[in-house]
Amino acid sequence: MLMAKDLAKMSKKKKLHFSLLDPDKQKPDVAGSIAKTAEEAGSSAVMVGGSTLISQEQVDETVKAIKDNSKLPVILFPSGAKFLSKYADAVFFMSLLNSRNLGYVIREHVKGAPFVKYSGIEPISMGYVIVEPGMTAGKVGEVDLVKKDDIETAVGYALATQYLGMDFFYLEAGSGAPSPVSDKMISEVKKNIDIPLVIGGGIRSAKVAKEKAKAGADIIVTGTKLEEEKNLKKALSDIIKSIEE
Ligand code: 1GP
Repeated sequence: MLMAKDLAKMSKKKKLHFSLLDPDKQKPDVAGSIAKTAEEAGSSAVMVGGSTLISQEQVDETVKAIKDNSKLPVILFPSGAKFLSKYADAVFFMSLLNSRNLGYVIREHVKGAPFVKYSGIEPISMGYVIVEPGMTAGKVGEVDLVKKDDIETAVGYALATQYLGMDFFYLEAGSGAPSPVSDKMISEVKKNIDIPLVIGGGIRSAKVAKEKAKAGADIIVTGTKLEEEKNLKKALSDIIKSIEE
């Protein structure tokens, strides 16, 4: 249904928005209804994952509810091999490049790879790097955070991701970050790579989303906003419209 190449191609034509749902943050039926609203608002995919998951069942139930309520592709955003689901369409086969723990860099991937092969979900390779403040993902992921203003290191990671042959580069400040990755860091990274640049963490308004897209983000991820917003359809539509402008 969904090919990494198609997504990359789409993101070259227009800026995309992905909705991140953490199975630990709401019941599956609520995740299903959020996904439906995200689809109506124009989001392009739902990412499912989080740093505090307990069971695969939790992921399965959330993915199933999303699939029952929307036609959006579901891409897993796993924190480990245990949190894969055969009901998803794809998985960000991502390496947390600035983790000190080899599990998040490659060892969990070795454990999860056979599941990916036999379940038929599509692996989409991605370099994943966390910038200050990093929040829970930074702590759980045992990350040597990239300093907010260390653009050289961020560009180095982005180039290394591309040279390693990965298809996407995800730079994020951590879910719920008080401030997102800076415009300057985004624009310098974007200038240096050809693969799509995904930006997330702390993006909660159309104004900020637009700023990040203008700076060079090809794909904007929002998570917390989906859990908090009362008038989600309008808020998300505004974000999506603002990045497409
Ligand atoms: C987490 O960047 C995402 O990987 C989402 O962050 O929850 O702050 O939108 P927010």
